[in-house]
Amino acid sequence: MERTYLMVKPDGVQRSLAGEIISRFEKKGFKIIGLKMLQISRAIAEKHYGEHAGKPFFAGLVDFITSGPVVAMVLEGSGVINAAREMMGATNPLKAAPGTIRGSYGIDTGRNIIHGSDSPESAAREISLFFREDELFSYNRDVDRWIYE
Ligand code: DAT
Ligand code: MG
Repeated sequence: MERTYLMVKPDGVQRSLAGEIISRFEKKGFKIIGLKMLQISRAIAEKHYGEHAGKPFFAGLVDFITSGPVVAMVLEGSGVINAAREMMGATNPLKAAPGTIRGSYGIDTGRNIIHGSDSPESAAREISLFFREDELFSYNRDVDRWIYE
């Protein structure tokens, strides 16, 4: 089963959107296998966003993502990496489709509420950056037979 790393950013936590966002993924059928609140250190933030180092928005991005607690989660499910990206919507919330998380709740790119891994490689990297192996749960859900054929 595919896994992805998702994170309600500090703006989403401040705006009391964490429950709504978790709920969307739960209702879709994806399984939560890891969930916690944490405040990201600058070192971890710079690692997490390493691909953007040197870009003009990098310093502001690190300031923002470390500015308050985030809600981090690992979801498991068929096709979850791309499906979660679709449910999030485009990076710029004004361009994100209506009904997506960013399209529903955001305006500025630098306050776009949620992070989600964009590939199997980044998912593996980000999961191991934020979760220890013993923080990820392997369990069966009886309802899975009503979600998967
Ligand atoms: P995404 O979060 O959709 O994967 P990304 O990886 O290109 O987008 O960028 C990471 C984050 O950096 C993004 O969620 C918000 C911020 N960001 C990206 N481009 C930006 C820009 N032009 N101005 C301000 N912030 C930006
Ligand atoms: Mg990205």
